[in-house]
Amino acid sequence: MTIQSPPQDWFHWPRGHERLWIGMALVWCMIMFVMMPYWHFNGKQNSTGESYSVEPQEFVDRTLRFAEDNKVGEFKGVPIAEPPPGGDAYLLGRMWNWYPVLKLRKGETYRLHISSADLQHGFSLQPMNMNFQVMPGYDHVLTLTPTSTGEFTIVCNEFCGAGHHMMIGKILVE
Ligand SMILES: [Cu+2]
Repeated sequence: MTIQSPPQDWFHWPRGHERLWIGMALVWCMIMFVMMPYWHFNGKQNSTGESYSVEPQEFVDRTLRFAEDNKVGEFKGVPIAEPPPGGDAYLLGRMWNWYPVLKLRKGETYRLHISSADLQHGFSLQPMNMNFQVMPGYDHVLTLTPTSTGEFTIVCNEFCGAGHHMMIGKILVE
């Protein structure tokens, strides 16, 4: 039960400043609406959308094999793996590290498979500000072409427990 019933004919079409504000909000909504598909096709940081389902343990095995077959060194106890140019690279996120360290060549294109062994992690490549979800059971393939050399850091941007803040990985580009 309402305290008072609304007055008759309460509705009036927006006018004056109200009309202006609604108009501005609507235009901005339309810009963002168009921006999403536009950026999907023209943004240079987007995923190809290619992904496969995989058993987490199978992905772990594949990554261990990849790291062993392509090992070129070691960084703080973690193997450095250099995939063949144009080839497949594997990166595993797990509590609480990224495995292995990847060594890539500038200008070459790689198929980077990313997945998780346990729970959801976030792949965030710094300082490029590229962000992707890393989910157990999904082999997410990113087509990646490094455009500059140097040492890039992978941080986890999805809270994943006590060691989350220490979950740091590396990609070296030569
Ligand atoms: Cu994490």
